[in-house]
Amino acid sequence: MKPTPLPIHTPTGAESARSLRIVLIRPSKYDDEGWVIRHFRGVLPSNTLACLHALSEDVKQRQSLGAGVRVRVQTYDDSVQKIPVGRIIRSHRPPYSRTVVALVGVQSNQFPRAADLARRFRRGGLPVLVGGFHVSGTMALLPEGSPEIHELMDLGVTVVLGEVEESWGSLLQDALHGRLRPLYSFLDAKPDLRNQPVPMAHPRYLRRFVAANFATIDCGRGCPYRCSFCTIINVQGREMRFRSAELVVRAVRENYRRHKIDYYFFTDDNFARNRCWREIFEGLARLREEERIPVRFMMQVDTQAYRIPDFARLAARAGCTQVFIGLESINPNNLKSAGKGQNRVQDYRTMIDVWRQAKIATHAAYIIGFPHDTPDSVAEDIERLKRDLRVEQASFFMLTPLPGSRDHLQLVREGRPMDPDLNNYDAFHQTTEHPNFRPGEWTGSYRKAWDSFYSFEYMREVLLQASPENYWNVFRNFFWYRNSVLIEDGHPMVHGFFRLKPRRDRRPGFAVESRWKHLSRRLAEWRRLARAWLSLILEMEELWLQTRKRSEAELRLLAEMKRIREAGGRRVRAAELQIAHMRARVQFPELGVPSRAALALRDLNLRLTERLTYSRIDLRHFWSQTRRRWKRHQILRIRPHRIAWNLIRDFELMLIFALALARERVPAAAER
Ligand code: B12
Ligand code: SF4
Repeated sequence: MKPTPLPIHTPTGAESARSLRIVLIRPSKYDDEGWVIRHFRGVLPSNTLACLHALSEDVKQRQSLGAGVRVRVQTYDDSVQKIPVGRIIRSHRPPYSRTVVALVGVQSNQFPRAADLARRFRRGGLPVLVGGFHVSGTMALLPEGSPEIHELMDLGVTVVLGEVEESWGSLLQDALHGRLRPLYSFLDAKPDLRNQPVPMAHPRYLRRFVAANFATIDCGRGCPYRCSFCTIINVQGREMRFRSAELVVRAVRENYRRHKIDYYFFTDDNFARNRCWREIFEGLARLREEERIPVRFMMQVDTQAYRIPDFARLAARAGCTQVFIGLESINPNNLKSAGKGQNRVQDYRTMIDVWRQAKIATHAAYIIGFPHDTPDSVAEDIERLKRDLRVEQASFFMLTPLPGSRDHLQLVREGRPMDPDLNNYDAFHQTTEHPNFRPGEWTGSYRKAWDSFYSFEYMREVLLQASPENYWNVFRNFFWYRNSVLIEDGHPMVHGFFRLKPRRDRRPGFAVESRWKHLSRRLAEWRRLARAWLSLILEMEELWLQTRKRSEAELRLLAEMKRIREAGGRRVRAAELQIAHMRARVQFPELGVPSRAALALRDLNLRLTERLTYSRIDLRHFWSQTRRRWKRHQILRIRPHRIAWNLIRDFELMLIFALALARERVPAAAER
């Protein structure tokens, strides 16, 4: 007998969905040739992604969508990984299992890319949410919205304005039950952050970045000031809100114990105005001093923070290595025009000294293109930034009317021309006219500022003055910044290491190249990249050789050798080297007793000690001379044994440099 078929259950309502997959995506942006900006390794993980990840996990753990509803959270970062759009679309199997795509932290410059992703997901029938500063900022000041936001809403995309700590659960309920509305606004209901889940940095995500021990947390939001180019105050407000210090410190402890994360970027726009700063610093100092958790961090503060009693001192105790300060300009007229009255140029020097005394490096945010800037004044100001203020680092931006700022609103109201392509609103492209700059001059001044500040000479000066505690932090930042400026030809805040260009991931309107054309383009780019990398590594190696902090033992050994050489007016012999070594060892036992073989090697090496440990200029000279001879066909003048010898020396130096960089310590010559 045939079995009677079971009746097929036809779900009637959306209530039958028992599973929700939340796909959080941080969109990247396009470069000028339409390729998605994506790297093999990024540098700065997204705090917004970490924040929404934590909120989603919280919804899951609390079972806020109802007991028995299965919740899965997936995160993707378009700037370091390919978004598997097709696979995500296939995972949506309504009515039992729903998938909702959330495009998170979408800034204006990321909006075109976010919109393209949204279109693809909508074509696949998925519900899509878009939030972040572009939509929030635009609609905070222009409640009627803008054409690109309306276009997305017409496509059925849900636009979310403002912060969602208190509403993420109910938004997901709507997604689960298929009743998302076109627009949600929480701009007037700013959440209390005190007991909200702290952003969660997943180690699998962090492994896509250069330093997997580096994470972000926003400890507070808002800023009391009123700068005209700023969007933050119009979205997150001028009243400060903050997370509980206890929760922040607990998260830092757990992140270290579970995932060995020990370096943070506290992304608050103004940490100094967080009312809990003292509790947070004291909590972090306790972690360092009592629990031996070596946490360090960088933070953003205003130019007046140094005046707060105890602030800089306690920040240093808590592990702060760098402060990012919005100097913006050193021309008082520019500051006045931007409503940045709190910045007093005459106090900048004192401010930087206070941070330096606390052994905290200063990183100046500097904007080019204010009304009183001209090509000459910008060049002069950058020189003063280096000569008079001696800030350790600087990031340059072109003044941009970011949607959500007063500047943008004014241009809209006055009907003044602005670049219609939001992809260019990244502060590295010119988006408006400037009466003092002829075409191309503004961008030219901006590029020259980078070149001048990150010149070898200035980086060398900064590193020679850096405290031993801060040396490697500043050095690594120089590496990262030089990589962006020299190799990626872009801004360090967008670029990571080793650019990827998937053939098909190109902005609509740009042709998808044939396989062959793409391959030859990439081969040419890789060739250029290999050359640029070699030159960057050699440049950084030279910088390290010229500036590295020498151990007491090494200095002592070099002094002994100098003494012997001066007495005899000649090079140091192996036997003398042994004596110098023994003398130095009396004071510094860590020098150890060198074996005969080691001594022989060291002798070979130390014949060139000073040149080797202070510079590779002689090597550079040798290679360029050899190249010249090769080009002039003077082959007989090229000595093969000298090539072999110098290759060994260069290889040895590079190895020592790589080891020092990996270990972040200073190998003394005598330890080698
Ligand atoms: C840290 C930071 C960065 C980091 C990392 C970015 C990140 N998102 O984590 C780095 C250094 C990479 C960066 C780079 C840049 N940044 Co930035 N950055 C910030 C900063 C200071 C903090 C970000 C943060 O952690 N906020 C806390 C999070 C939790 O808030 P949130 O992003 O708003 O998210 C909340 C809500 O918006 C909402 N939400 C967000 N997305 C979504 C999505 C959905 C679906 C939903 C429901 C809700 C939702 O929920 C979140 C929780 O409440 C902000 C200023 C600020 N206060 O936010 C500027 C800011 C976002 N950056 C800005 C800019 C312009 C840039 C740069 C172009 C360079 C520059 N000029 O500063 C570059 C380029 C970026 C790029 N293309 O990658 C602007 C954006 C303005 C705009 N209209 O576009 C801001 C607002 C600062 C400013 N200058 O005004 N930035
Ligand atoms: S100080 Fe910084 S965060 Fe505060 S209003 Fe000015 S630009 Fe915005």
